[in-house]
Amino acid sequence: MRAALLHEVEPGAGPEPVAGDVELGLVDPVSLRAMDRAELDALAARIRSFLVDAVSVTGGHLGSNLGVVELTLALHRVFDSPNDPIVWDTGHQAYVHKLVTGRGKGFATLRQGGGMSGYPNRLESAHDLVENSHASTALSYADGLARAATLTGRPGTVVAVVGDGALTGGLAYEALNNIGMTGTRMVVVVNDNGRSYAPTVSRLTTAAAGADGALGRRPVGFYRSLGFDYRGPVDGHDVEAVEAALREAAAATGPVIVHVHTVKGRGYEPAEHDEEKCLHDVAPFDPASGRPKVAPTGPSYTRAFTAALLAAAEQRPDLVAITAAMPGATGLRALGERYPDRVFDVGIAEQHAVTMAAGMAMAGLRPVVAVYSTFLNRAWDQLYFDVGLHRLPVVFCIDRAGITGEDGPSHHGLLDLALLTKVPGMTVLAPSCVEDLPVMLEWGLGHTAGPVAIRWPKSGARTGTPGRGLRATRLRRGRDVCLLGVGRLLGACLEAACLLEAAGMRATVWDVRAASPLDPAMVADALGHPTVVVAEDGLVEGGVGAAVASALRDRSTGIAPTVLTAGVPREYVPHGKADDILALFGLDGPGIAARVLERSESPPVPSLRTVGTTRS
Ligand SMILES: Cc1ncc(C[n+]2csc(CCOP(=O)(O)OP(=O)(O)O)c2C)c(N)n1
Repeated sequence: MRAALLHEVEPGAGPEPVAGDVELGLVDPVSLRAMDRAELDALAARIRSFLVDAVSVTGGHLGSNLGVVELTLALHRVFDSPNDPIVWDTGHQAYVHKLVTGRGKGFATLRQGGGMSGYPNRLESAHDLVENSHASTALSYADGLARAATLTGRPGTVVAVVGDGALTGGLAYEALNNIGMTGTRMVVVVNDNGRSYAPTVSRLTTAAAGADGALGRRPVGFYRSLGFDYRGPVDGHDVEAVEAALREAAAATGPVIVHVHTVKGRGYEPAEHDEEKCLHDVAPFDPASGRPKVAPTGPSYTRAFTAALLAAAEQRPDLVAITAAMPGATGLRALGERYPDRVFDVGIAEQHAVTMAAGMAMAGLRPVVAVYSTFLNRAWDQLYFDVGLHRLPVVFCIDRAGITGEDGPSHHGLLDLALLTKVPGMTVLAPSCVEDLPVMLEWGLGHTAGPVAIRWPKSGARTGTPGRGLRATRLRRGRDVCLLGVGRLLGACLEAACLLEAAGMRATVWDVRAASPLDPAMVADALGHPTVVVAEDGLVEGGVGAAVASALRDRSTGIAPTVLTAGVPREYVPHGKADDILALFGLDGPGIAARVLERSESPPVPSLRTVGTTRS
């Protein structure tokens, strides 16, 4: 069953191909090299309309890919991938690279379970090297590849392609420093479109200044003083100009920056004119208008957060908010419009965001760090020591926690519960309904004894009744089994309780709310049941289930209940629909009920699946 999620499918297998992709599937680097200027321009136009059509069906990254069409064609004409390894920073802009390396047909299954990944993927192609779609890593990979090539005498040129946004991350600067210092030979293409999602927070970007303004502000001095040679800025939509600069750079004996100006969303008006993010990433949309096919309906945690934060900011002049280059996606835009001087976009710099929040909290402000769960991994040390050690009242508002879906292994937020519950003095909260989020935010902002995290998922938001303080809420009583649902998994526990009732078992259900500290009343109640299930959408090892099991062992005076911990096993989880992935791990109503029935005397109900995770 699990195989359905893995990248076993040949690119091209699956649903009917999108019109036109068969033809584009025939383009490869060798045929590219035989094309003249007119043919390349015509191909670029065809690729753009193909991308718009394909992504309008599946959703995915659009604006960034429309911007790198000519650049990608030039790269594959000048360099001989994979002998000349091309490392794409972040990797969200590698669709054209996929197209010209034989994966046109794969776009019919882009980002779907079992289908083609939305990022480079080593199982798909020898042309793909880096799957981690966290930004700012390409220069470090390239430094390693190039140093290894020097040591082993391997021929070829290492190429890194990095956006102006990704260049705002600290890791990129560490790599620039090392590469320049050692003079390691490589070509670094800086794809400067002036944007991350929002306009890029950097004086190194010159794209927005236009050709004349840019020439006056060429960041040549910066790169030269680090030890790089510099070419540019070059018009990134002029294949010949890009090619000429790349050929010069390839002939150099040391590191060279090729600074390319591109337009994010190039050639597709709705993307070029999308002020928020140039259609950086999109759900399925109508290609004629660029508007989503299905308008967002139903409850949303991100929207609930936006509203709660605005309301809180009106009451508290000390409230400030920080984002690492994702103001729209994390829900901060409305606050920034209302209070422009209280929202800080620091670029793709999660580490800086967290330590800057520590400084703000030291100075008496109440900083809210709005961040995706997976990107908070970057700032673990800053959170643990810079904030945690000083018991600073920073509120972390963590979106996209748990299984996120179509973006795959690097985007699931699986570590936050296991890690944050280990920070001394940190409170970790998980709302199970949108009404509880403002209650938790208010509690968090009022708490001055240490940091607070509130984490919620991308999808699966419910409406319900808010809780209070750090208390867990009991929603059902039954003596046979006690189900403890964390955040999103409360819904699954409630469904499991109904299924179990139909099978003759009575279940207690608690909304855990506070993953740390655990509510002692909930733990005491759980002790009175023969079986306790803890369900969470995070790493099962060291998660809330493990904490509950240990609390029950500590407090039990007789035979401690059997604890079943239902969570995500220790593995890199591929892309697919979030609900499908959760179900495959047994993290839905039927999965949880099946776990319980498996352990009980009663025979399993045939319709329930028996998929489980770790037991303790
Ligand atoms: C560490 C990290 N933080 C945040 C993100 C989310 N993210 C993905 S792409 C992107 C903007 C990238 O901008 P840039 O590198 O200029 O590429 P562009 O899309 O403009 O071509 C951001 C913030 C990420 N991938 N990694």
